[in-house]
Amino acid sequence: RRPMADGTIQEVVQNHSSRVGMTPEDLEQSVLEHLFYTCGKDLRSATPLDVYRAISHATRDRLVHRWLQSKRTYFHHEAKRVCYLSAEFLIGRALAQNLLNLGIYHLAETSLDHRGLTLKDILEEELDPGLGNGGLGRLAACFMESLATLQYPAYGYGIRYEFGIFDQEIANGWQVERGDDWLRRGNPWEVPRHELSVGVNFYGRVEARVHVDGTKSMHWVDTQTVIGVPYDTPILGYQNNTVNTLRLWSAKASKEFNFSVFNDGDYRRAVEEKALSESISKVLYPNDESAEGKELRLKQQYFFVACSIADIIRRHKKRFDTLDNLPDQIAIQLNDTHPAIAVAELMRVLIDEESIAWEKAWELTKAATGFTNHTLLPEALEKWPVPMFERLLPRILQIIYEINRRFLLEVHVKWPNDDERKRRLSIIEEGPVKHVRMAHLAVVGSHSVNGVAELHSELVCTQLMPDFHDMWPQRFNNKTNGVTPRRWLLQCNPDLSEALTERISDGWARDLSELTKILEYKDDTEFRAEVRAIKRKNKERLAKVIESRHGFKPNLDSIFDVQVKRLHEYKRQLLNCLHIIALYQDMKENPESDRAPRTFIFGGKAAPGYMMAKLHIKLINDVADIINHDPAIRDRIKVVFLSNYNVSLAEIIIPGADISEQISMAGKEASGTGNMKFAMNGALTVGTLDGANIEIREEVGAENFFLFGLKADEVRGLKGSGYNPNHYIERSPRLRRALDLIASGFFSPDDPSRFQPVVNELRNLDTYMLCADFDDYFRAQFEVDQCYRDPENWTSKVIENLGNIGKFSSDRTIEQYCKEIWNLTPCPIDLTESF
Ligand code: CJB
Repeated sequence: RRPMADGTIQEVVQNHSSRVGMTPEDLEQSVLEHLFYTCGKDLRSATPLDVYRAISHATRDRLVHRWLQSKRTYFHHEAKRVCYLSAEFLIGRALAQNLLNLGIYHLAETSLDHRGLTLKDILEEELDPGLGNGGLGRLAACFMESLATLQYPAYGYGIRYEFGIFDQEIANGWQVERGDDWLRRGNPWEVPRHELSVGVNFYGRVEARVHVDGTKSMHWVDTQTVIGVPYDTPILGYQNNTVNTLRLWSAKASKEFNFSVFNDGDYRRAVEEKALSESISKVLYPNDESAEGKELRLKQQYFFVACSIADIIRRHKKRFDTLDNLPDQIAIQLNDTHPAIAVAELMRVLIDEESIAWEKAWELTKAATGFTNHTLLPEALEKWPVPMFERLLPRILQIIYEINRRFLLEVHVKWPNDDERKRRLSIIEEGPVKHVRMAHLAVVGSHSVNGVAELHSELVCTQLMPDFHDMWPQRFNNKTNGVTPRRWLLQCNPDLSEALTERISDGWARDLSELTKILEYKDDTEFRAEVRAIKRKNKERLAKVIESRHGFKPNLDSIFDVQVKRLHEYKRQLLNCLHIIALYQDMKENPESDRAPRTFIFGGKAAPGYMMAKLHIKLINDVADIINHDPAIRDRIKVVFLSNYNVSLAEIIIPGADISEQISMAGKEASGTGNMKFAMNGALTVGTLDGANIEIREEVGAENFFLFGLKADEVRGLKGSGYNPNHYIERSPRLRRALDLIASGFFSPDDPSRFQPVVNELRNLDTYMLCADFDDYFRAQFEVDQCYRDPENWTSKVIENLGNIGKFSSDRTIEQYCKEIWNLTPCPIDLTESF
C-alpha cells in the first residue's frame, strides 16, 4: 500500500485504520504509536501525562479527516457561515468531550483498562483552558458545541491568551491570585497555521491622497505592525461528522519591525519592543462585568478583530470575485462590546483596501453584523478615551467619526432640533475627555441587537437603550441563553444520563425537549429511588473533593446548598452568608430546633482589584472557620469555600448539588447559565425573579422553585423613592442580630473591625438591597428545609425540573440565532462525498 498516495480524504481514511479506525484494536494501536512517535516513550516508561498526550493525539487523529471534509463541504456548497467574535471562549477540557462526541468514550475506557490504566485518572492530566472569566465566555463555548452538533458552518474567533483566568488560592481565608500557565504541558488540541498569519497596524497617522481624477483616498501610514498567528482548535459535533474551527490569534513581533531596529544596532530595544508587541495576547483581563480602560486591552480587542476580519475577507475572496455578496456568505456576531470595533474595521477594509464606496460598505457591514448585549451594569459598558483611541488607531477613529456624523444626521431627520437626544445617542460621549461608546457603535453598525433572557432583553429596550429602541424597534430581539447538554449532563453526570437513557432512550442528548418523556416516571418509585441514589453518589464524589481539600467529609444526608459563580455584589453571595449566620444564631439560641443539616458550598473568583468582593470571600471563610469548629453545631451546618472554581470543578460540583442559589438582585443578572446547569442535574433553585430564572420557573412550575425577593420593577420603584436599608433592618430582628454579630468582630477576633466596610455598606447604602430581601429569603430557605424532610415530595420536584428543562439547551438558542438573526441552514458533512 502507498500511504498518502494522492492524499485525498477518502484515500487517507481507507489506508490509515490506526489513525481513523474506531475498533478497540485501532484505538489501542493508535495510542501506542503516539506514545512512541509523539511522546518518545514506551508503555513502561510512560507517565500519566504521556498517556494523556498519546490518547489526545489518537483522538485528534479521528477528527482530522472530518475537519478537512467540513471545510471542503462548506467551500464547495458556498454555505453561509457564522463568525462568532468573542474575547473569551471558556471551553474547558477537551478530551472527555471529544471522546463522547466521537462515540468512543467507553472504548477508550476499556482500552486503557486492558493496560491497567483508568481513563478517569488520565483525564485529570489535562489542564483546564481558562480563556474566559465566567458566563459570557462559557456561553461562547456552549454555542460552538451546539453549532457543530446542529451541523451549522461556524468559526469562533478569539485570542489565544498565554495566561488565562488566574488560579485562585485561598490563603488564611483571603483570595490569592497565581498565573495560569495553561500551555506549560503543551496543548495537543491546537494546530498553528503560520501560513495564515495576518499583520495588524497600530499607531502611525492618516494621510489623505488626492488622485488625478479628483477622488480622495486615506492611507494609514508609519504604523507599527504586529503579526497575528492563528491557532486552530477543532470543535466536534455530537456523533456527527461536523468539525468546526475555533481560531485563536497569538501575537508575534513582525520581522520588518525587528530588522529595522536591529539595524540601528539597538539590540536591547529590539528585544524590549518584541516583547511588548507579543504582550498583546499574553494575559486575559480578569475583570468580569467591569471595563478596564487600559490601552493594552484596546490593543487586544483591535488585534483579534483585525485578524479575524482579514481572515474572513481572505476566505471570501478565495471563493468569489466580489464582496457584494458578503452578507449572504457570512454572519458576524459580536459577543458583547469587546469585539465591537469590528464595525469600524470592516468599514476600513471595505473602503481603504477594497475601494468600495462608503454607502455600499455600510450596507454590507450592517447586513453582516449582529450584536449581543450581556449586561446592564453601567460599569461594564466599554468606553474608550478619544485621545487614546486616536493615538493607537487613528484611521479607525476617523471612520467612527464619519459613522457617527451620518448617524446623527439620521437622528436629526427623525427628531429635528432634539439636541438632548442626539447627545444621548451619539457614539461619542462629550465631556472634559471625549469617549467612544462601544455599545453605541455596535448598535448602529448591526442589523440585530439581542439580550440573553426575556426580562433582560426587555430592559435593554426600556432602560439601557430606550432611544435606540425608539429609533429602530425592529432591530431589538431576545435570545434566551442555553447550555450544551453534552457537557452539562451527558459528560458531567454519567449516572443520571444512563438512568434517563434507560427510560426514554438516548434522543435527549440531541433534542433536550425529549426530557419531557421522563415525566411519565414521576410517580415510579423505582425511578425516584434511583434518582436519589444517583444524587447521593454525585454528592459522595463532591464530598471526596471537599475532604481532600478541607480535611473533613461533609454529611451526605445534609442538604448540599451551592452558590458557584463569579464573586460580585449584585450576585449577593453576602445574602447567602447572612442566611448562614442567622441560621447559626437560631441554632445556638435554640439547640433543639429541628432543622435539616446543611452543607453550604461556595466557589468563585473575584476580580483582583475588586476589594469588596475579596472581603466577601474572607468573610465566608471566617464564618466557615467559626461555625465548622463550633461543637454546639456539630454536623448541622458546615460551610466550605472551594478554591479555584473553573469548568472542570463545576463538572463535579453541579451534579452534587441539592440546592442551586440564584439570588441576584432582580434586574441585574442578564440571564445566568449556572441556573440551567443545576436544574438539569437535579438541583432545586432558590431564586429571585431575575434573568433566566423567570423562564426556568415558568417551565418547571412555580411549585417546584423556591421563589423570594423583590421583582425588577419593585427594585426600580424603591430606588426611585429613596431606599433606606434601616427601614428593613429595624423590622427584622434576625437581620439586625446577624449584622451586629459581624460588626462585633465575632468572626474576626484577630481583627475585629475587618468587616466594618461590609456592615457599613449594608447599613448605609445596601446598593443591592439585601436588607429588603432578607426576610423573604429566610422564609424561602425555611421552605427548602421543610420540603427536604419529605424525600418523595423533594424527588418529585427534582423530576419536574428535569423533565421541563429542555428549553435551556443551547441547541434551542442556536436554532433561534440561525433562523432569526444569521439566516443559516445546516450543512451536513458526508465523508464519502469527494470534491
Ligand atoms: N456576563 O459573564 C459575563 N461577563 C460580562 O462582562 C457581562 C455579562 C454574563 O453573561 C452570561 C451569558 O450571557 C449571562 O448569563 C450572565 O447573566 C452575565 O452576567
